[in-house]
Amino acid sequence: MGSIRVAHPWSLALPDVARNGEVYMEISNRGKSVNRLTGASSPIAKRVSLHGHTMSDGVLRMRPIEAIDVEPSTSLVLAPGGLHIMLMELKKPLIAGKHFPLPLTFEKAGKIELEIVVIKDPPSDHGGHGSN
Ligand SMILES: [Cu+2]
Repeated sequence: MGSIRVAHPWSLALPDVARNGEVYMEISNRGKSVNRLTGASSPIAKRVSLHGHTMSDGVLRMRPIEAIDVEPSTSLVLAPGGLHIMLMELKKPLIAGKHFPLPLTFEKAGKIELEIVVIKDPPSDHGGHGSN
């Protein structure tokens, strides 16, 4: 406990007909050893899986992965086109301004409660120099 921090968790608002959604965030490991994100769950989706991407025949495809390793003293960014958490078979639409719980399970840190904010547009960068 205590060595994992999650910052800026977000999900993109989608049309009502969307079946699946994606969640992104930044995970920091302040511990001295690798910590693995092994899963997540949410009341908003029937299943939640961890996804990565692979390039095959010049096409970027996502694929389920077993776990996401967070190396010690590093931050890992889950972002569009890269690692993400997939919400499969949404039970409720992702509406901008709403939020939903998504507890994460880490191999060593255990369960981390997390609330995901649904936003209309993806954040432009993670630079931290606030606009407006
Ligand atoms: Cu995916």
